[in-house]
Amino acid sequence: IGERINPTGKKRFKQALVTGDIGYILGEGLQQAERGAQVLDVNVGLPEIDECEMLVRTVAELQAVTDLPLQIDTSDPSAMEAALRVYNGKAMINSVSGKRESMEAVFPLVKKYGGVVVALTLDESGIPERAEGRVEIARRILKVAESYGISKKDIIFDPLALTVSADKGAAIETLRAVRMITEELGANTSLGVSNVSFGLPMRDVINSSFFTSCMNAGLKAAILNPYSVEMMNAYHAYLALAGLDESFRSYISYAQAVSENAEAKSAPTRPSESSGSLTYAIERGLRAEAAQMTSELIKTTDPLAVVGEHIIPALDKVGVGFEKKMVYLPQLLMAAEAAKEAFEVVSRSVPKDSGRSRSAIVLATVKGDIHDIGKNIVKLLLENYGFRVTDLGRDVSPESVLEAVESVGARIVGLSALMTTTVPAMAETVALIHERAPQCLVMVGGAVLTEEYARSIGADGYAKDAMSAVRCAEELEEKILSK
Ligand code: B1M
Repeated sequence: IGERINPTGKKRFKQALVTGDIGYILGEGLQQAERGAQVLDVNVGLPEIDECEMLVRTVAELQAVTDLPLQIDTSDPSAMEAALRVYNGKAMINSVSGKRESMEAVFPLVKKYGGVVVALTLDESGIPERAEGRVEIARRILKVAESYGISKKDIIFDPLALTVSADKGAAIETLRAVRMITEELGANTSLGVSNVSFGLPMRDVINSSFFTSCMNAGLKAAILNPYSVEMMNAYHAYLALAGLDESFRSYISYAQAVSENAEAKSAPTRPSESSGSLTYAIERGLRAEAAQMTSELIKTTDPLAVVGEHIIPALDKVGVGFEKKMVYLPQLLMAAEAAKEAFEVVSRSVPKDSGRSRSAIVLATVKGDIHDIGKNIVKLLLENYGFRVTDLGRDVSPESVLEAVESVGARIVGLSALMTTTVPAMAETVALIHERAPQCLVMVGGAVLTEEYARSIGADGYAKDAMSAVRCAEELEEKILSK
């Protein structure tokens, strides 16, 4: 179970991975442990060793070289007390059991020094075969702990993973015990997961599958080998599937860390931009920061230049990363949200030119396409130049565009499409407008279009960016007025 024996063979360490929110942690007050936090289990129990002296030295030395919280792992109460005395902060203690003698020795130490104690669900009669028996012991342990003034949150039950190779029902009983302790006692659990596969080949196949089932049953911590790819795969996949991984940040950075693709390693979660810039904030999907930096920037820079020099380049960069599979969809979404926040700030600061009453324009992103950032910029500029824009939003059907043209009485339609797959919808809309509202002229734009293609689908005008969209609208307006 993730034991690492150092070259001297004298100190043994295991590593525990905290999978949920357990209040254990360093320092005085009890805090919530961060998900994924790791704890180092320290066990020096070898034959012919002065365990008390060795444990104290090891704990002292480890604290000098690592910030990881430690779990003092010994069955010798005097060694436990000596180690707790030198430990800075609130330790995890491994372990107490349901045996009266064990509780009488360990609980006073937990009370005196503080700590979170791992409680094994076994007693004088051994390990109950069935989950009910283990839960009964857990109940008893809780009661005795309470009489010492130790609260439930400072106890993590270990309902003991036994090997399935000796008893085919072993994994199921342990899983049931995890679930019952979680649901009936409202307490935390931990397991030495890999015990389950003892005696079998390809142990991590079994271990990782068992680990996933345990997490589903409510397991909050585990002793496991953090260098096992299968175990860490199971852990990160579980967080992602259980909705515990906000925007898949943890999964994606894990995927990038294990990826053999060197390019991927240097990519999106470490953007090249410095962390104080608007581009960085957008690439990272930091909405509040993006808005705040935009507010700062527009104090000294033309708001439209902020769009052209910061917002669009940032999105372009994310788009390239997405294409190269260095940026993933959740990151793309977050970047888009951050860009929108920044754009809102710009929008509020750009005046609408209501002095000139220019043509009405119906604007839309075509059916099947939800990209609207570019269209929104086009709208901002058109309004800034005095056009009266009716914005239909995104994913707009040809029929809805026609309806709006008729109800507003618009003579100009602007269509945006960002994907090769949605350009046909644009062609369809142009055709419908020309057929049913022949007085109307249609201009189109969007990153996938070219002037040539625009002409081939019958558009009356094409603009490659927002400023050209204004020029294009002016030309169409002139054409209409001169008719
Ligand atoms: Co997506 N996306 N996206 N996306 N996205 C692109 C477009 C893509 C090129 C990324 C890539 O693979 N490199 C690719 C399309 C590939 C292709 O068809 N060739 C793509 C894909 C594949 C997808 C999904 C299918 C991903 C998926 O789910 N697997 C999905 C599609 C969903 C759908 O539409 N049904 C999807 C989703 C998304 C998000 C939701 C995450 C988000 C959009 C959020 C939003 O808009 N509200 C998003 C984003 C942000 C992008 C990129 C990164 C940036 C687009 C953007 O806003 N650019 C984009 C890659 C890229 O373009 N670099 C990409 C900035 C904007 C200011 O530029 O829109 O070009 P642009 O507008 C310019 C000009 O084009 C012009 O003026 C604007 C200002 O200068 N212009 C007009 C635009 N409209 C105009 C209209 C005019 C005149 C000028 O007249 C009316």
